[in-house]
Amino acid sequence: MASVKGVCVLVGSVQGTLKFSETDGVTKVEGDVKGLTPGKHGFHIHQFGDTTEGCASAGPHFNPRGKEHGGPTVDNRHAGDLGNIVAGEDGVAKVSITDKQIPLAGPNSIIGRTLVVHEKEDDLGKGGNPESLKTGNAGGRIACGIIGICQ
Ligand SMILES: [Cu+2]
Ligand SMILES: [Zn+2]
Repeated sequence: MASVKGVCVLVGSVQGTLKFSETDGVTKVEGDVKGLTPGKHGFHIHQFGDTTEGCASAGPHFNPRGKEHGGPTVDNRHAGDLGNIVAGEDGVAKVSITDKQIPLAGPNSIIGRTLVVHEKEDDLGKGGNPESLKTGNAGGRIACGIIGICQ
């Protein structure tokens, strides 16, 4: 069985294209994001594939297991919590993430949901305030794109 592949074109104040592929339950996210301020930026899959009100209508972080916000390597995290991407001095972040909680098929598929890049660093749930356990205090949504099926 050929597995589904996904693609996401970011729209907003930064640009980028991410590709998604899944092998044996591990999803790989690869691509570049350009036009960022240097440093870390929160990178999440949000619940809805709805950009009618821009990135705001993508809703909260995708959270099918009803967990708190966290970093990608801990169990108590939203499925959509992919941590941070890191831009160099040239404003480019090279993305190469592998993750087991973002399948491209089945009931918890991320196809049709929205990838969001944030203004600030995600504190991975360690910020010591209530917002940290919801959003990681990652600030505004500077770009987003719906994850679609590609060839
Ligand atoms: Cu987010
Ligand atoms: Zn989260």
